[in-house]
Amino acid sequence: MAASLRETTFANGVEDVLSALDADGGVVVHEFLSPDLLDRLRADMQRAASGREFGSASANDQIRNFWGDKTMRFTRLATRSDAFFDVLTHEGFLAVADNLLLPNCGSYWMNTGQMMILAPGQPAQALHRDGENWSRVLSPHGFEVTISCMFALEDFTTANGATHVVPGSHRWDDYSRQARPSEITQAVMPAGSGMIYTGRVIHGGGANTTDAWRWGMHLSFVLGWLAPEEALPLAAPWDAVRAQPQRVQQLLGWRSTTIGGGNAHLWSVDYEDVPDGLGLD
Ligand SMILES: O=C(O)CCC(=O)C(=O)O
Repeated sequence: MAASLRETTFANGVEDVLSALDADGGVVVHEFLSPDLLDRLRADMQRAASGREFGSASANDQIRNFWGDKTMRFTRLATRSDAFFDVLTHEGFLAVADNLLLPNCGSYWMNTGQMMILAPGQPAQALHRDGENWSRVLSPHGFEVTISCMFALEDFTTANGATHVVPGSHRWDDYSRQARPSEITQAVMPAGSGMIYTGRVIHGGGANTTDAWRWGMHLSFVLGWLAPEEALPLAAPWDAVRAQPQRVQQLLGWRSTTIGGGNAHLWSVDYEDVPDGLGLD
């Protein structure tokens, strides 16, 4: 049987999303972004992408290859898009993250919010697991370290580079095993859908063989006691988050994270919660 991902909507309940994630490690969620939110995101991201270069400036070959010479990436989405806050606080996605991450941390934070735009000619990315960022705590029989969603801001097709996914690879006993071609599917989905996937499932960007850009937006969360990929408070300074609810401030690194059942904290200033330590209003 050909590899495939289940498809659902949050209208079917968070439990449905969680059970698909448990079985396959990834799930396509339709109608994730409302038409209005999608329009606002598109406008913000088109503005932010305008005039930007493709590819990485890194001197490191591996970083450049992984980034993709014909891939445009940028983060700092909270400073580039008001609409992004509505994605960050999406109740359904936060409920999924609560379920998968809170058993192993006092709070989690954003790992990164990142545009991943594939230009024509971008080859497929190397397959990987996002949890490899924290490889010492990634294990076949371990817990979830990170949870991600790839949002389609325009349709994702097999031809324009819809994300490759290996359903069930989160459950493999041997994480050094390579995926066979027959085990790989693609997250083909219309604009406004998102593919939620755990840090333990093998995936990677597809090849863009069309003449149009593939507009993907990634949002991920990581356990609060691990360093996120994005330098959160540097990327979204206090001015960008001061008017936001406390939950948003915490997701963006402007609050401490608790450990030991709430009796101690990490990521503090003068050993106080961040705004108190800094005397911020
Ligand atoms: O572009 C994609 O579809 C996936 C990219 C990805 O997994 C990554 O850059 O870590």
